[in-house]
Amino acid sequence: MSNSSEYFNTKTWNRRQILSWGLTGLGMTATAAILNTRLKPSSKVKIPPLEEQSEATNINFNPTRILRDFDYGQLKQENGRTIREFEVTAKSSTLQLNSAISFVSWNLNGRVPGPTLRAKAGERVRILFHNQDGSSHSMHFHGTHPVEMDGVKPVRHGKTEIYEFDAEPYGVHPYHCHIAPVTRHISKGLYGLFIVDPPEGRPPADEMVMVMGGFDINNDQKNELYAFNGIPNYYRDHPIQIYQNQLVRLYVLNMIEFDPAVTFHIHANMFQVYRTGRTLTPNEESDVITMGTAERHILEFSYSYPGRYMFHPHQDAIAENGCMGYFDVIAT
Ligand SMILES: [Cu+2]
Repeated sequence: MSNSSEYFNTKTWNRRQILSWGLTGLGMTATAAILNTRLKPSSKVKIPPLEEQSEATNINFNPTRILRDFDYGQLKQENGRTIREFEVTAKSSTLQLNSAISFVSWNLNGRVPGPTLRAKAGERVRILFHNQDGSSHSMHFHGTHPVEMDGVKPVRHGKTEIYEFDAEPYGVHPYHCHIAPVTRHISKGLYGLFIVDPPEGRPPADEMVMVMGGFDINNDQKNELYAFNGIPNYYRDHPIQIYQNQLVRLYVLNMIEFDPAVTFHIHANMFQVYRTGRTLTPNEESDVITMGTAERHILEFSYSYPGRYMFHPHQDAIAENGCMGYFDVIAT
């Protein structure tokens, strides 16, 4: 479904652009800090080949692939206008959450989280939502759109709903089912990210998506297990490979129901925070950030030293129940 070459070939960043943009937008100290983060990594993005990375077995989907899997849809020309069209199908399937626990998920395109839909600001997007699940569902997008496209009306089994609107504003937006009880429809797996890129794009980086979810196994309105990208402890057991000194851009979303907020923390490093993805210059620098449910940010960092580094929420009970992972920083 993705067509990334067409998507990115309009824009290449060079040092001059970054310099002029940095110098006009910020004071000298901040500029130096940003140049440091942005220019130290080589201008060519280096991503470890997937073959070298651990392959999953015995699960429905591979969270390592979900990390860097962006759905750019299909471009269509209609009456002189370009439309970026996506297809999303809701179904039920069983997830093996660990060796002992299987869980009947409601999911989109066979995965939890659903596909990472990606468009540029101002583009017309059209989402063909097919509900092949036995229960009614919907797709409600964050961002701006007319009320008819707000996705709060049930789409019954076997029906297709078309959501069409202009992708605005640029930033990182969640989407999720909005049928009551929403807590149940979300915690069963019906959520994902909608990335709207700024028209000028962002500088090259190893981009990845991390969506935090909770699983209420016994319907007690509490989560027994948690996960980054669908499978508890997956990145603890299959560390995410990245290269030393390569800028990493992480799109992170908290879709954990029942817990009011969660933090995200990386070890032995700091990250730049672009809140809600609504800025081109960082709002702050930290190594831990708090997100209420549906809050999301872009975090940027690069590791100077090779080795294996933890990342996890600093609510350690949540980390100990599945939201735990490692970055495996490969020396270059
Ligand atoms: Cu639903």
